[in-house]
Amino acid sequence: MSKSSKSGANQHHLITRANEANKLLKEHLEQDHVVRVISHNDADGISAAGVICNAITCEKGKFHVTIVPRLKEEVLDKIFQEKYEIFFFCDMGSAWTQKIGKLKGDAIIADHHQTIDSTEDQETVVHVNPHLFGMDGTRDVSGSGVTYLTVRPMGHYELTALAMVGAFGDMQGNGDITGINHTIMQEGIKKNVIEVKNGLKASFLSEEPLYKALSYTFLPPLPDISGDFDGSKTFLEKIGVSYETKFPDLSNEEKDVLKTALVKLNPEIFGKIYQIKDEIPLLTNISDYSQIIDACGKSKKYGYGLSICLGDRKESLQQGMNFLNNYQNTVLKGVKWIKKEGSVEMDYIQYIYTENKDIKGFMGTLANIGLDLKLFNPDKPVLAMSRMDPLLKISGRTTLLNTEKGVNLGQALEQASHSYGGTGGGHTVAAGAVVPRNNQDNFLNLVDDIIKSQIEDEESNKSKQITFS
Ligand SMILES: [Mn+2]
Repeated sequence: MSKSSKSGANQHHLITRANEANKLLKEHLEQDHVVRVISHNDADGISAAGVICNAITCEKGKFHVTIVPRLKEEVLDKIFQEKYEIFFFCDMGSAWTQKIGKLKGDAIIADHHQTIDSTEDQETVVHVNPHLFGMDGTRDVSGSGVTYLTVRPMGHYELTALAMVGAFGDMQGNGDITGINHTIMQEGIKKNVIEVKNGLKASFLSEEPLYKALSYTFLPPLPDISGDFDGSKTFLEKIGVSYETKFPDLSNEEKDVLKTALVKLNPEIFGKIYQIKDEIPLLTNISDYSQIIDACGKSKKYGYGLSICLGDRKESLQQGMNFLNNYQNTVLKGVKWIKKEGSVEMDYIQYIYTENKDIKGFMGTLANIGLDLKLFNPDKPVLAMSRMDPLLKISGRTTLLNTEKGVNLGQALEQASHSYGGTGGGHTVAAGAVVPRNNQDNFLNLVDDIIKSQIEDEESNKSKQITFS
């Protein structure tokens, strides 16, 4: 347990920094200043905005929130025109500390991405990011979690639920809940907000007919069932369970048969399920909740996602479910496409490319799913590319195992995109880039080279135990 005690010390430093942020936030709320919230447009970013906006509401304060796809120069330039005393950046901002430091008001950055701008002291910025304290922001805490830490001293423990919704949205909920996520989860459980049960970790298991629930399940992946209605029906017919039935309507005997058969396919299907206690059935399961918010984000209807986080259980939730259904159908189409097309393999990477409008927006997700379902070679990072004339949009995904071998996609895509007139960056396992389309081949070759040297460097450094911090 030496690892956990070290991470405990690091957590302490992060929490101290988050407390500073809280102090600053409180000072502004006491002066009745409107908090200008800017957050990211994915499930984690939307949940993070939900955390801070709920906390401000509980404190009887006011906020003005905007959700943006990326914190670009133009976005910041617009924010520079605004006259607020306090700015709050969630799930983004760490790459812009210098510029944010020049805002007229104070600023809090609650981020968990590894790309960090020069961190010279910016007097007006409180920068909260696990990477500043040698912690892993890919796995151990989400933007929502970091945001939660900044409001934690106010004691609104019900927000642990949203913090975890964000973590699940950033894929930190599969497998063991570790690091700060674990700390926040335990707080939620202790404060009676979250409960843990053992059960089948299938999506919308109580809401959907069994074959759909199983096909919609990608974490954990179920070979031949995930993303495949026909495969799911065949599986259920084979074990003699009616596929149209909903799980709660099965007899205990049928439930056992199903569990045994699924565990054979993937043992991870049975395990801990995290539920929000005081919540409507549709949103009780934290994983399902995050999928609905994710669907709002992916459909570019951030407002509905945020409204759900802020408590709307009627219109916004209805809309969210529509987005989710559309999204699920698209994913099913995408899985079919991957099964048919496969990827193009280079020496150290592989890629897929589409011009299909329906699939375009979901390439990162499809890359993940393809890796999980082993439809791609798990040894090589996947670059999922789509045409956005005159640009090429790239979503890179790899496995944790590959990052342990030295692969850092965030770094690779940042470096390669900058070399060819684009931009990019992200986490070690998941990153993105945009480059001019006519540089596609050069870009791919360079990424291939960079990944190669990352792996070789790691091999030669292994005995030296060099760590970056
Ligand atoms: Mn995030």
